[in-house]
Amino acid sequence: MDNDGVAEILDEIGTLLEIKGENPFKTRAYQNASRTIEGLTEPLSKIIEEDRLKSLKGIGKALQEKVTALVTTGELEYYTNLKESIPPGLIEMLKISGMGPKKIKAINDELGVDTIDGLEAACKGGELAGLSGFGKKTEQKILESLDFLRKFGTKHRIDDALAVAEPILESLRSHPDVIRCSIAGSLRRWKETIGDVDFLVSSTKPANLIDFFTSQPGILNVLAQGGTKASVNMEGGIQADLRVVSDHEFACALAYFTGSKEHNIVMRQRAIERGLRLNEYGLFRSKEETRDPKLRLDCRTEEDIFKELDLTYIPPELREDKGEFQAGEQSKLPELLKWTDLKGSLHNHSNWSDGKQSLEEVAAMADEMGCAYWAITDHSRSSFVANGLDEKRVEEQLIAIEKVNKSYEKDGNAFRLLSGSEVDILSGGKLDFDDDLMAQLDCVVASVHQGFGGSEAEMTKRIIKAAENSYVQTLGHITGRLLLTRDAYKLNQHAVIDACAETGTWIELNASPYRMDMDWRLWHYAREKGVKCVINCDAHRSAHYGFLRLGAGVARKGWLTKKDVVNTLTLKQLQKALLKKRS
Ligand code: DGT
Ligand code: CA
Ligand code: CA
Ligand code: ZN
Repeated sequence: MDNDGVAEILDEIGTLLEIKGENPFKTRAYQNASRTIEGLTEPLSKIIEEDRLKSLKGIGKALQEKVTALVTTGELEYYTNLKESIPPGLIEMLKISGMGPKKIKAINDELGVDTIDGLEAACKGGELAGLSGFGKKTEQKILESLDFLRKFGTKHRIDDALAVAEPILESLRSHPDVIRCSIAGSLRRWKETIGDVDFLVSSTKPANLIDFFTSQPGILNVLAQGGTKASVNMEGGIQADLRVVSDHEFACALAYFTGSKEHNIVMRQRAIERGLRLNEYGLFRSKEETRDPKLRLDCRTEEDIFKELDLTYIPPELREDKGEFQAGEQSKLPELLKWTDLKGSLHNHSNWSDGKQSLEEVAAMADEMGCAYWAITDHSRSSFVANGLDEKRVEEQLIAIEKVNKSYEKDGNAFRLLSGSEVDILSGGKLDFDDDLMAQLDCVVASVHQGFGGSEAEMTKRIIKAAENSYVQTLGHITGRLLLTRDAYKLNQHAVIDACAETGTWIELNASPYRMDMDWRLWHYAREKGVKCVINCDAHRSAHYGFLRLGAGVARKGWLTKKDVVNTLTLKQLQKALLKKRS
């Protein structure tokens, strides 16, 4: 375990001992040792090897043993036992702002409360206000913080994370003391949900940037602030971390803080196999942990690091230890899709069903974005709540779409609305419209909107049946999941992919950040089977048009290239492709 890891655990031990009400000298000893270790400029492993641990300030015999165990084995029985001796509810309470170890101990001692629910009930019942050191205000604060935690949880959708990250990145970029800066972590890897947002900056004046970062607009409170790092809570409940390094450290720090942890482990291993050491400070010509500048290899960019480790550049989206190393060794990484390759979206709504805009407005917006085409696929009749269209209204809409297209043609503009429908897949796999009607439409997306409760076999059969219809070009949001709110229904996705391969049906990557469905982890398989992807906004209003970019990021994460994605085709090519299943 490295220095930071050891420091973190020692600090946590101090906190846990405080919750248990141990003598304050003992708890402080752990916290002081943690700070000492955090400030070290050489790795603990080296200090231990040279038997110099005892010379460190404030680290007595018992602590030396614990630190040695952590550094050499990564584990510490004392810590594991201590953690197990405390009710988990008490440890969880540390997440509530305003609840330190002393307060947690007092509540547990005096009221016997050891769960979050118990704490909430005690606050609502006014029991806390009676304890010394507590008041009505504390109760109110705890309740608010609980609400906050429940509402936002600990994960966030990518659109919310980007809304926090992009303005701060812009702002950092324009700061005169910033040499280089980047988003790191799961957001740079384009994960569909994000824990916290990470920023990395290189500069010779870290203190200025810490001040600048912690005074950005939209910050609720500053969680931690040090010489080279800071953490803040943003409005909306997202945490953001900043790390400042010197510019020669930037590339290795960026690789380290981009992760994923799993990817980093393999990278470090590859370094060791080549007699090198890779950590957040650099790549070193050394057989042991070091930060010695004399041993540092000159890696200015991430490309340099990969090259030293005999790999082609691995884009951040692929850094999940899911095959990127094998492909990177053989120069077989795919050339990933770019979001500007996309020429339109084939699943969208208008105010004919539950969308906000008229056909004219939809067309104007898509044309303005530079799209070549945009399909109108309003809901079918069984989606009552979404104001689904019956046959008669579909036929009326066909005429209205044609009229919009005529007006573009007259202006010599090649943009086209495509006609279509998002046809409900009813129970048993029956489609909401007859073939005769679907035959008149350019695009049919078939999706499940009700009856999510079937068994895996039933749901799988239902969806495969829809794929077998020759008028259905695309299966929409195949699992029905809503990220962070609703789980996927039971489905054998591999069987659905196999059926799509057999029938020539495309699978949607629904780019709504609420869905990102089908999941990126399955595209690799689909691609191998030759199943094409359609990246769709499922737009209901103008703010949704930007989802194409989010979906393209997730498609990249699924290893997809331009040729795997149908809506990179030109209008002419697409029109031909749309007819393929029918011929
Ligand atoms: P998140 O925030 O939960 O969505 O996921 P990440 O990947 O952004 O994780 P985060 O913010 O905890 O840390 C950012 C990156 O820093 C992570 O992807 C890899 C690196 N990192 C952090 N802690 C460790 C660690 O203990 N070991 C290793 N190998 N890497 C770490
Ligand atoms: Ca993160
Ligand atoms: Ca973080
Ligand atoms: Zn839809």
